[in-house]
Amino acid sequence: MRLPVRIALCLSLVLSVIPLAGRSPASAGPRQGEPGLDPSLLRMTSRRLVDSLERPVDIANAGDGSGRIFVVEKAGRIRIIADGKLLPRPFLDITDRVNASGNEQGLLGLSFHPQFKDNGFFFVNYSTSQNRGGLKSGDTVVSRFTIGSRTDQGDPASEKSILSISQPYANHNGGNLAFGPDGYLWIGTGDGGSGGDPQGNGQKLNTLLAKFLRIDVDRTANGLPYAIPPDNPFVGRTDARPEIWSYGWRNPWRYAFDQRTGDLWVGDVGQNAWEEVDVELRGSPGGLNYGWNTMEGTHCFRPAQNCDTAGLVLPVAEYNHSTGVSITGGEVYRGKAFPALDGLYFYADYGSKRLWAIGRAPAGAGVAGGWRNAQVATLIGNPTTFGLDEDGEIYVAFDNGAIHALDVAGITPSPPASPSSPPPTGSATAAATATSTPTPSSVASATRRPTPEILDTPSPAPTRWTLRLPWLSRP
Ligand SMILES: [Ca+2]
Ligand SMILES: [Ca+2]
Repeated sequence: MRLPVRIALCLSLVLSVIPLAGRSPASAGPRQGEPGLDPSLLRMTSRRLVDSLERPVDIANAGDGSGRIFVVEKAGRIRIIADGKLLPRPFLDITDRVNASGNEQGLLGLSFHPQFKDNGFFFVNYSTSQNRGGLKSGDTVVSRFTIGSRTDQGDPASEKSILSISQPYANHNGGNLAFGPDGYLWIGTGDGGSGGDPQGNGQKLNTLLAKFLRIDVDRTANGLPYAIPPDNPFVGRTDARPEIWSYGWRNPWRYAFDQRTGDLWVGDVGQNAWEEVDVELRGSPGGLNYGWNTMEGTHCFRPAQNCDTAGLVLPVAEYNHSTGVSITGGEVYRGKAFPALDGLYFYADYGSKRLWAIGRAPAGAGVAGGWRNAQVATLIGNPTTFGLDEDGEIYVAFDNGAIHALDVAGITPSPPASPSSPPPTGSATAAATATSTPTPSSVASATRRPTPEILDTPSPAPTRWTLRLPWLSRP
């Protein structure tokens, strides 16, 4: 059924994303301070940077002051965008050892060591094509590589395997890598695949599947090429893998740390009904259970009714499949170009191309859960990933090969004060619009003018049954 656009839009605004009350210590409400712009006042657009990549799936920067943006191509290459141009020669080409045959397989993640400038180390996550050394084709490999003799060339012969995970099915391989504010490498893994988590990996603590792993790649211990951080939550337990930080994940397709607060934001892809955004605030002791496959979003999955929700961490937002079909987790804005966006988390749906922002509501605003969420654009392509440059500006990759910078199209001024009901003094919205965004035209800096062609491109109705979606895999 196709609805007239205006009705569909109104419906989507009502139905689209439901901010949820946090119910666990880790996701409970906003911390003190830091409320930001009300995202419902914001309209975003994007600006094309390059458009000739082949199925880009990750974006990273090296943090070395070079200003380069690195883009992962699923087939097994890492490309460099320097000064706004795509360099012809890949930074790394490991297509000889990557199995990219499955829709969710390939070279999936890249993260540079926090001291990359000094040690030249960078880490990748890929599906191997090898059938040796205890591996079978399709298994997940996390490896370290080292820069070569040139700064724009990684050395493909420098591979040092850090960790591998046997994969029972071709889908749900996670694939992201990120160094936390603690200096440890965080690896989000999928539940292994198929549909509905037939092996029950989400709730098992003796497997690395369906987890966040947290490892120390600067030390080695117990014959492993890494060490276990002593404060990992399951250290010392014989029934659990000590690498595990949290569990109950289905397929965390893109996660990122807030570069200021250290909070972890995750987009966890749903099964057939609910896509979710999860937040783990910095300072969590770890060991939290994010619900899969007992729950999908805030809804019972197994059993379908009256599931045991005790102790489960619920998402801060979710949307159903009338609004999108496969979440692409994003980034928290901490850049310089748009001060008004400070602290907003941007994420999108691969299929419907909707872009949303979540921000903290001011204390006392009566917003359930302390977060407010709004759709801020419809993107021009199918978003596969987000990433940051060294200045904290957010980029998005589209499956068709384009990389765009997120840009502000406009911010609605706060409602004018009326004599009978003046706006609350010092409210976050009023402060943001007064200090940072007096008019929309002053929001975008001179060097980042919005490109109106991208805003609100009509999106097709959800096409989950006809599109071959890379991160959407139903059995
Ligand atoms: Ca798998
Ligand atoms: Ca969950």
